[in-house]
Amino acid sequence: MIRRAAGTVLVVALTVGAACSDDSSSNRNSNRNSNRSSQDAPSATTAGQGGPTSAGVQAADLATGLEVPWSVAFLPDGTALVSERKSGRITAITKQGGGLVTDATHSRRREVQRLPSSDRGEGGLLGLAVSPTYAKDKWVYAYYTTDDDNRVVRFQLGQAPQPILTGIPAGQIHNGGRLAFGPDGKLYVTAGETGQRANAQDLKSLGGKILRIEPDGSVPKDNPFPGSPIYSYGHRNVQGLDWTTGGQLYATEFGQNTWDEVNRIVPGGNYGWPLVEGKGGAPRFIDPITQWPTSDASPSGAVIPKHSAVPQWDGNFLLAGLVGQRLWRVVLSPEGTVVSREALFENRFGRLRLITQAPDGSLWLLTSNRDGRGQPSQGDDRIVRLTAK
Ligand SMILES: [Ca+2]
Repeated sequence: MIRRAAGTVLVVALTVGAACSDDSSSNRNSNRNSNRSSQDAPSATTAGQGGPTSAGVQAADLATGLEVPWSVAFLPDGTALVSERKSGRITAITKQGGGLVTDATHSRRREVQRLPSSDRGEGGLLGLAVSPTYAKDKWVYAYYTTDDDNRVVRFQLGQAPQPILTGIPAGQIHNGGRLAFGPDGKLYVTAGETGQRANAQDLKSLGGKILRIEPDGSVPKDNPFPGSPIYSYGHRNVQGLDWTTGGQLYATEFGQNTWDEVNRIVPGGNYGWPLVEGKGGAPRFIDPITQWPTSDASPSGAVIPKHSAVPQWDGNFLLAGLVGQRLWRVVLSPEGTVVSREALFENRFGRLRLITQAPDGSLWLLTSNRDGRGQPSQGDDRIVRLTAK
């Protein structure tokens, strides 16, 4: 079996270790993989220790030796672009010969771009997105921290980045950074309050918001605040979002030291920070649909799988927990209420930055064990590919 030291990349490895702390809060002493034996096979794994619905899920390392991977976006041919926060590097993972990544043992990696991001605190190269009309325009989008701001750029691979939205506040903490194209073709951008709590309620600041822009960076005519990219506000630090098949947006949010949140996002909505954390019950704010103690979640990336390779999770809101070191599965009702929640893979892979769906339907988990807050094991950071057995 191929196995390489951290620093190179690729395929399959074993894991040992533990991790702690997030983009805020507490320490945890966990024994990651205490219930996982060393496994060499790419198809290694899982026997449902996280809960009944993961019993039928196979987890295999797709790539190892990454350094703080933060985001993945897919080109139309199935090539995955992976951002690494500290280095500003974008790596392409393709199946040998190109095309869809379907077999870990055939995946390859190469650096395709390096962006001039500033590695400050929790900042750096964060979100990536691929144009929905990539075949025509070849645009790749990125969100990164500079010495002066956080910004959204677009570029064609190998070319210089062109800023399309600048002046998002930047700081040592709470830089937001997730990018996603909505079903409406607009680009959604999550911006943290950078530790300046007042930003979140200030409609003149882009911090502490979910932003919505056109693919060229201009403001859509139907945004809730005319002339402003602000879509929703009163956020602390949002790093995960996705839409249901019906087009409803949901987002994760880091709490300070009490409650992490999942919110049902509506245009113009005020989600309360810093006046309330978690469910406050005040009519002027929109309460989260569910919340956790920050030690159990600290949720970053999220996905709502659709026709995925793990069909038992389709339509659920899945969120990757850093401090919580687990994947949370939230079952949503059509009305947007929470039917049930389930913790999966607890302490198994360490800190989790992202869960996303690949074009082949598999779900990819990104670890964040080399960010200074975890305890990396051999092979970290890694991308773990999930499919139903
Ligand atoms: Ca809130």
